Amino acid sequence: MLFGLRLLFISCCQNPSFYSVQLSCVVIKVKHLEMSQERKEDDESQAQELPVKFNFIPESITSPFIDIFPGQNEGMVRGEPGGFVFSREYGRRANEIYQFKPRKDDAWVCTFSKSGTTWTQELVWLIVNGCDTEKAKQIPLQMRSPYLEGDYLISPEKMPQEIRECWALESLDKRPSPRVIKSHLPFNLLPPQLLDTSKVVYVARNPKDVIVSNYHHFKLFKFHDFKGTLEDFANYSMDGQIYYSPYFPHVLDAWSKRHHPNVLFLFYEEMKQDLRAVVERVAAHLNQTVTEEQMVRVLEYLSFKNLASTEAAGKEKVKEMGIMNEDAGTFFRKGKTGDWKNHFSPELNERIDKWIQDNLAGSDLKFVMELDKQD
Ligand code: PAP
Repeated sequence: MLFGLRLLFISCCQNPSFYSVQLSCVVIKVKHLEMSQERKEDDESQAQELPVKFNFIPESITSPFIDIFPGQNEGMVRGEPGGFVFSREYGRRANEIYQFKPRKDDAWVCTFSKSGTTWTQELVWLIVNGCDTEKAKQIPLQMRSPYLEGDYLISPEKMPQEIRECWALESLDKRPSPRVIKSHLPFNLLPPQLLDTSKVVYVARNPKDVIVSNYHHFKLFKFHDFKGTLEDFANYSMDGQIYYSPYFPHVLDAWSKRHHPNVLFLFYEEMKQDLRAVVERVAAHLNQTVTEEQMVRVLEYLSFKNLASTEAAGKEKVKEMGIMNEDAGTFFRKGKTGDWKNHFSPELNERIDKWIQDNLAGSDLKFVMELDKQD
């Protein structure tokens, strides 16, 4: 830097016509120094270790837990602070995810599991890809919109190779922009600079329908292989012993961030009630516009019926890979609000109501448990 200034002074004295060129060089050098300083600060913040410790839960590999979750025979860990529960594999590698670099032109879909993630990923992907429904039909969603920690949820050897390669952090890092990334992680486990860097769409769904949808999901996938009753599952959910639990800290933390300019907080129920309005809000959030012709196509594409059949091919592939239980239903199950009414006994429903009431005490977050009108 000093050398540059001295050169400028000599050049200026000897030949004033050099002045502007040399001055530009110095300005560029100063700019460069500032940028490398910024980059260094960025790298330093990247290098921060995840301030969460993951402790093995011994009861997760003993009876009765392991008898009804036989697919999770590796056991589980709980992260502190936060109390969130995961596979041991995630616990071992959580820091790698914390170090992952979000980009300015990323769009992230963040949710507690079974809250409408797939539906929203499809919507966000279409918005950032010029509403290209044809391309969306051709490429399975898992490949278009990778699942950030999906590769970490189960032991690597249980994960189909093709999906592992696509979801691996190194592949995600090299993936061209714009990336549409899915995560079920709570914000305290996501890269710390995410909200100030990327656009985030967080979707919440009423906890009763989440429990029911998750129950079917845990029966469907072999790496959970849930063998218990719905009531068992609801109890484990309320006790915060299901992956990504506890539910309320996850959703309430996101709710507290809903006014951040990069966050759009949505409810599954509002998507069910008025999808057109939600498409418009998502497009505005991502600085995109949607023409009427595109809107009609997008709404048609996002309908439950269409997604269930379009995604059937992708899901069929997953099934072929042998990670789903036969005869345990399908991923696109009902897509309704209020299905919990067909599952909960009055006694269980009362306990769940109390759990919800206790956890929402003092919060202005309100859930719609069932829409008056179902499509
Ligand atoms: P994930 O956690 O495995 O990613 P996620 O996509 O969040 O699952 O949620 C799946 C739920 O969204 C399913 O709900 P259900 O079990 O109550 O049926 C699925 O049917 C629902 N879903 C997916 N697409 C749509 C859609 N187009 N319209 C309504 N619901 C949908």
